[in-house]
Amino acid sequence: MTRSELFAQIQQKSSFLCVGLDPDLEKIPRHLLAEPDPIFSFCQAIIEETADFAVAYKPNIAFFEALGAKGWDTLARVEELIPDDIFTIADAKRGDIGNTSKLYAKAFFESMDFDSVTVAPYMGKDSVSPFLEFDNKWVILLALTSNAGSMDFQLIEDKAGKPLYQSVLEKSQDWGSPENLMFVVGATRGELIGEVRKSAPDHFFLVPGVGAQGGSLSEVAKYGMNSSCGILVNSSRGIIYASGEKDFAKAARREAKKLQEEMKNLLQKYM
Ligand code: NUP
Repeated sequence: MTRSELFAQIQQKSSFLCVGLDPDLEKIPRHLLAEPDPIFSFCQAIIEETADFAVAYKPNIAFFEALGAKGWDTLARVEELIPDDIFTIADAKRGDIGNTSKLYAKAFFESMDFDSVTVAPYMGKDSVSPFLEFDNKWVILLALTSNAGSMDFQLIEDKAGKPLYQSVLEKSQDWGSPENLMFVVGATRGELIGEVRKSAPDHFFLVPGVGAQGGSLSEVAKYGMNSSCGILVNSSRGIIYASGEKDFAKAARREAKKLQEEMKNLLQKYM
């Protein structure tokens, strides 16, 4: 998917919502366990009920690969199920020496048809570039993550006082462009999102951490939005586990709708 197609969808739906698909056999409603593929049935119902409000879906690969070969098969079928006009993110946090990264890229962009994959920057340019060689496919590079451990390395300052995440933002902009490179910026880092935006004025950010992790949607929009919206805000557990009962998909719809309505107001306010 191209950047302009993504932006068109954001405008059409008045939404920048990414629904995170983190399906855990221990958390999905019990009645689904009688289905031949409970995780598929769960994701299918969630997608059907939230597609009106979502511009992106982000399956987190861990929740599928934990199930072995069957999990990979489920992931591929879930990816196929997502409507073509909705952006897809394989949250896999990959990255390795070049020839290995190339095959990771093929796994998500050719064997499966994801629009994007999350990549860790730690191994540098040659570990990221292979993902950028595919037409209309995206790298979403970890910059400033939402977890407490982001302080361990990402906020370490160099001699000039520049934190590591800023170096990642600056250096990686030579590797790709706003047409094929986004950054992960955690919603729990409200005060720093403005700093990230200064360093990367045109890039889209994938922002996880609202909902279950407590990040503020309005702060993210205030500090993170640019003239093309520029943010995709993810919520996983807050949507998909809104109810653990038979009404789970309708409950997910309600939560997604609530977020979309808030997003509509924020788009009007900041764009
Ligand atoms: O910095 C990050 N924080 C984060 O939570 C980068 C991520 N990719 N994630 C992922 O986003 C996390 O692995 C999970 O799949 C999702 C957040 O889920 P939730 O807190 O909305 O349930």
